[in-house]
Formats: sequence, C-alpha cells, structure tokens
Amino acid sequence: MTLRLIPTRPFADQRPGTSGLRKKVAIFQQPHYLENFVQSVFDVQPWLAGGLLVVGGDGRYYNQTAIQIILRMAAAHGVSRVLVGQHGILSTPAVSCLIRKHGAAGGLILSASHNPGGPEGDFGIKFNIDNGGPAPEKVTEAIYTRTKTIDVYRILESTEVDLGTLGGSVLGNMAVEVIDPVADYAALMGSLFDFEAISRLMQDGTFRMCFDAMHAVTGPYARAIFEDQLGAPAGTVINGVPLQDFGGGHPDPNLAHAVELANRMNGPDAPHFGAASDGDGDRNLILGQRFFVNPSDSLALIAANAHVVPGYRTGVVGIARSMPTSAAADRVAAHLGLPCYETPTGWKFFGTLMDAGKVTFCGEESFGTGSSHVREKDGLWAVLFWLNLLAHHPNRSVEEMVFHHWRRFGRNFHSRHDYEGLDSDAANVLMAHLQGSLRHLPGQSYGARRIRHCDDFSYSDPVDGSVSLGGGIRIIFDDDSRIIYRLSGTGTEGATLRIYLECYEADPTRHAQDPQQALAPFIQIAESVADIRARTGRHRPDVVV
Ligand code: G16
Repeated sequence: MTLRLIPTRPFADQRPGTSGLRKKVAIFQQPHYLENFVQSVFDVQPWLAGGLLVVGGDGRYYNQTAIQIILRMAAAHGVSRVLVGQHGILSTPAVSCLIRKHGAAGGLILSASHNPGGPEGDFGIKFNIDNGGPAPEKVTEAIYTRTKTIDVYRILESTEVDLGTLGGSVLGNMAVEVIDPVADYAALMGSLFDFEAISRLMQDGTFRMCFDAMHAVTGPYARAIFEDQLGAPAGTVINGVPLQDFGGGHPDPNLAHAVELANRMNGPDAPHFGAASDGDGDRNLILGQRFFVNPSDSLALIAANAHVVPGYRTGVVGIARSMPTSAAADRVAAHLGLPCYETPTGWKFFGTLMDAGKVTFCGEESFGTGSSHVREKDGLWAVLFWLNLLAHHPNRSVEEMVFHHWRRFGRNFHSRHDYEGLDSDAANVLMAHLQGSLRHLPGQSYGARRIRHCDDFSYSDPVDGSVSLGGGIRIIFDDDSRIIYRLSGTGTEGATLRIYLECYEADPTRHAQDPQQALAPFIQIAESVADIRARTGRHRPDVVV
C-alpha cells in the first residue's frame, strides 16, 4: 500500500454552517472536494494521529464512497484505529456515544441531517471532537481557514474495506473495526430508562405506538430497541429500512414531511403515541392522537418530569435552550431552582455547558432534544423519555400530559414560519434592513403592544468565554412576547428566512387555542417590520411549524 501526496487547489465554499458542511451531492463529487475538507480536519486536529476515530453516516447516497476515502486518508495520517458502523451506518447520537465510551479522539459523521438525499439531493460531513459533540466554532473556523490555503492531501492507495462484515481488518498500519451500529447506543439507553416499565406498557395489549424512521438511519436502532428489546409488536416501526434516497422522502420529522405518521395519528384508529426521527437520528417528533407536541414544550415537560426517569432521578443541574426556542423550559428551571442558559442556534453551543456540569437537558425548537448522556441531540432518547413518562402515567394521554403541564406552568405559544429558497441577496438585504431598524424600534407600539428591546443576539460562553455574534434579530415586547428573524445555516439552495414567534398565556381557558391564532398579532407585526412581501415577493411562508 502506497502513501500518496495529491496536489490540490482550495474550494472557496467550505465554511461549515450551523452543523457541518452541507452541499448538493454533485458538489461533494467534484474531484478533491471531500478530500480537501478531510485533510483540513487532520491539519487542524493533529492529535487524531495515533488516536481512535469513529466514522459513520446516515446511509444516504455517497455515504459509503465518502467513508472509503476517509478510511484511506485516516490511515495516511497515522490514525491508529477506526470504529466504523456496519454498512457505514451510524446515527449522530450513536457516534457521540461511541466517542465517549471508547475514548476516541474524534469522529466524522457523513450526513446532511434532515435534508433530502439521493444523487440529486444533499450530502454533508461533520467533525465531532473528543467530548463526543460537534466541533465548536473555533474549530470549524480553523478548518475553514485551512481549506482556503490547502495545496496537497495525503491518502493511502489501497483496496476498499469491506464495510458489510463485522470484525477487524488492517489498512496500512491502522486497525479498522466494523461494528454493530446499535449495540453500544442501545446499552446506554437501557442504563437511563425504565425498560421494564416501558416493556409492560408496550405489551399491555391496549397501548399502541407508531415510530416512523423515514427510511433513514434510525430504522435499525428503533427495531432493535422498541420491537426486539421492549417487545413492541412487529410493525411498530414503519419505513424502517435505511435507503440511499430515503425512499424519495424528505427525512425531516415534522407534520409536513412525516406524512404517513401524521395520517395515522390523525386517523380514526390512531395509535396512542407517535414519533419520528430524521436522516441522522438526532431530531424527534412527538405526537399524541390528533395532537402535536411542540418541541419547546417537549423540552420543558421532560425537564419538569425528570424525577420519574431512573437516569435523571437525581443530579439534574440545569437546562439550556437555543435562543429561538420558547421560554417554556425557563419556567420549569425557575420552578426547580435550576439555572437556564440561552445559547445561539446549534447544538455545538451546549457542549461546554454540559462538559462543565452546568446543564443536564438541552433543547431546540428545531425538533432537537437531548441530555448530557451524549453531546448531540438524540431523537430516540427523546422518544424513550416520553415512553417512560407514559409508562409512569398509564392513564394519561400525550395530550393530557401536555395540558397538565400548561396548567402548572402556563403556555408559551410558539411557532416558526419559514420562507425557503429565497434569493440570497434579497434575504441579506432584508436582514440588513432589520439591523438598521434596531435603534428606532424600541419604544414603538403596535396596538396595545410596545417594543421593549431589540438586538442582534450575541452570546458569550460562560465556560470558555468565546463570543458568538449575529445569532438573530430579536424584537422583545413589554410582556416578553418575541419575534425573532434569522437566516438558516443548514440549507443548500438560496436562503431560508426563519421567523420565530412567541407569546405567553397563563389562563388555562385559553390554552387550547390554535397557536397561529394566539400569535396572529405578532405574525402581522413581523410582516410589517420586515416588509417581507415587498422584499421577498412572498405572500406566505412555505412551512409553518
Ligand atoms: C442543525 C443543528 C441544530 C439547529 C438546526 C437548525 O440541526 O444541529 O442545532 O437548530 O440545524 O439550524 P438552522 O436554523 O440554521 O437551519 P440538524 O438536525 O440539521 O443537524
């Protein structure tokens, strides 16, 4: 096997976004494109040489090709051992679990998360550091800086590694171990949740659940845990075989894309509990019969009821949420006497807080919930948490649990309106216009509502002092209602404008309102402050969550 030094030239577009580098497959297929990025990772993380690396992805098109390239580059950089999931499959939380359990120096995850896959779809790569979490901004920026000057990469010339067969082999001087993608992760889940109580619930003959794996990575995990271990009937997991193009679907677990699940949960004979996860298994959707659980409420409810779950009976130290996530969790934290942190969008901002022992639960409005058991959000963990709560309250439906929570804490109505595929220049001008308005908006009134404060969210990490700017334009009203504007950092086509809306209602007689109705005045204000129609030509959002 020969070590090759391949001359290359920089690509200008390799700055990681909210979560790694995401592009169309065709862009990743350009000669040297993936190699340049991977070489840049090795250049800024020299301690990977001699260490253990975890590699896997969500099974999308180009996953296995990319893994073969990464294995040969890892061998060329002196990595001593690689753990790779069988058939190249590893969910994002499973990678985090493996890095932590086996003391790896880092991991490379091949995924574009909830974005569609297939030859015409998206691909992505993300580097996780030795705490198991996504690389923080200072690392992703260093990688990006390196991509701008790269002129050579190192790769071993060799035959392909057999990713289909469990067991060890050798590539140059590097040991490669093809592992069961599920085993370590399932063992971790078993250590956190009351599997006996959940098994009883699953097998009591009345409770029915449906989990939609959306032909993405969680299929094998969900079958092993829900059906094989917990005894749910076969067929509980639907769309459970990972496919390169996710069966032509869009593996984003929300009501717009998890259509088969949504239809079942709205049907006459709906299961009691419905859930879904995304491309790489870190997002979650939680549904009751004809009932949607807002991710911000899910975080709050999980935190408020943690004492009934074995892994969290004691030792809950704090909560963190991303800035656009509703303040429902803040109310729970205040009630429990726990600190609550507000971070920029991106799971990478929770890592330092968890490492420092400041938070146990973290969550984001973008269907991400998790805890310090790993350093990624974790779709199946959230589903198991809900199952544990349902097992503890066997006579309460999902809907009753949420209404019960609102009666205790009040309801933070929350919604996100997305304008997708906007012209990037137009979107940037809109954001610049909002920036320019920050000074005059405070003190202005819209009907009975007065703006108290406006800013572009900035964050100073309380652990390492790193500063992150440009987190989104916030308009905050006298009663703490909020409108937030930001551009997505995960899309691959044009720009996506996200508008987040939130208001609080203490009165239980008003908790059943449709969020779009409760938020209607703010929807109007958001349109008029940003002049969305005139600036984008759009009359309504493409997605309302
Ligand atoms: C990623 C990040 C999340 C973030 C979400 C949305 O999720 O990991 O932290 O909330 O994107 O980001 P944006 O609003 O910038 O599109 P995932 O599941 O896509 O990795």
